[in-house]
Amino acid sequence: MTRTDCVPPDEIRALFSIALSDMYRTEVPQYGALLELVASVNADALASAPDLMARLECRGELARLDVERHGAIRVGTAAELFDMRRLFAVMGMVPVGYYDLSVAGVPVHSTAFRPVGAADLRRNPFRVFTSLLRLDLIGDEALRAEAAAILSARRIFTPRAMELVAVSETQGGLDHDQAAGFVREALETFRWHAQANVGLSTYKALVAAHRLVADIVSFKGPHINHLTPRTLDIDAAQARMVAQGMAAKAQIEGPPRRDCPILLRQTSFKALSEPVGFATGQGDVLGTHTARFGEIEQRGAALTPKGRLLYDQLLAAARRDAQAGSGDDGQALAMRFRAFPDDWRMLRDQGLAFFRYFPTPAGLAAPEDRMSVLSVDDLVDRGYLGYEPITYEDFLPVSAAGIFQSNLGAGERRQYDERSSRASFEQALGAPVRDEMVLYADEQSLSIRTALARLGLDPD
Ligand code: OOG
Ligand code: NI
Repeated sequence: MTRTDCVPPDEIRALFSIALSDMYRTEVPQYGALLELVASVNADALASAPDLMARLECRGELARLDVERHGAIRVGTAAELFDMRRLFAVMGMVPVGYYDLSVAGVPVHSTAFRPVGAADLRRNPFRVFTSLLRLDLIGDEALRAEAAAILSARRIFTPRAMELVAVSETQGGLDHDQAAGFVREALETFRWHAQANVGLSTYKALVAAHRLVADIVSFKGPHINHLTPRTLDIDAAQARMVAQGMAAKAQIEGPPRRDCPILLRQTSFKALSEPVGFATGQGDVLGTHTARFGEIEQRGAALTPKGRLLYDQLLAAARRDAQAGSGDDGQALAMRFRAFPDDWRMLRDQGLAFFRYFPTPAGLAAPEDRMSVLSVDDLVDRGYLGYEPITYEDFLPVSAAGIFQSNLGAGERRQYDERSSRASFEQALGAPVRDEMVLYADEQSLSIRTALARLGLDPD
């Protein structure tokens, strides 16, 4: 098959993301309500701020807004993670970043499968936060062995899905019919199973070890546990969730509200309690399981390592303040974040955020010899180069831990002594994870080179 017969991975990703969203909407009707709420908040935000619309348009983000979402799954074994990487590769999604959730008392470590190129992200930025269970963090040896045996006996992919993954790997892509079949088959892995893989007593023992362990081990597959649309105004969305009687999380995770949004702000509605059948040997008994929830997020600028360090320091300080009783979390956060510049120019000058540069009309009209002696900073100062923040496409471990915790209930924060290992995660994955900071830095320097070339200047 020639390359031109192949459906572009971007297209398969877009089809899959729509199919998954449709499936989740039938499984969890509140997700449908959340989508409607976010669409209406976004329409209001765009209507009340014409400059916001222009800025999103300029970044190529207006078109992707309605289809933009992330999901999350949790797998049980190294082999499952390995094949998950192969499955996502068919859709142009590669592992980016390593998140150690064990430091937050959750026995998993994770990566995000997502597209990486600017054009691919623009076409469809769908991402899946994927966690691998760390059975080694389960203290009870007998339970650990039982969980391992249950996991090794299950098959989370349909045989046809894995066949099509192999076809895509050997022939370098899928044709139209194969792509349609792939989307259909891949969807099965993410489906909810109202019938557990284990009996009620095993389920209860797993819950006692950690609720998340029960969620991963007790079912036939890694059901999608939430899908998150992107909102332009998370404060308005949060207020509307509360007004509509949704069980919204008390606090928005991430940085406080700012004029210049950075990183990621997230909130969620609490997980549903759903009926589940547990096998007893003499028919089923009905129990419940609490795992699936809804989440919304607002994305801002990607921070440089320097900016990220400042963010982490201020966040930690705000948590300490709140624990020490000086005001609530929201107030503590707002106070501490006064130290984080809230002005694009300052964020750029201080090297706190990543930007995409472009030539301005003045730059394109100016004579080259006048510009050729100028540095990038000078070109910016004279208005020959413009810049826009690069959107953060990844996740925040502290926020992720907060989302996990709010859906696990009190008392699910365990102390794990062992440090997690990125190396063992990558070994399970069968590939290194990409460094997101390198991706953003590359994107920024590529934009500078392209902009300089368009001004007729030598990028070197
Ligand atoms: C993943 C939680 C992390 C996010 O948005 O930070 C996440 C999970 O609950 O499996 O999705
Ligand atoms: Ni999430």
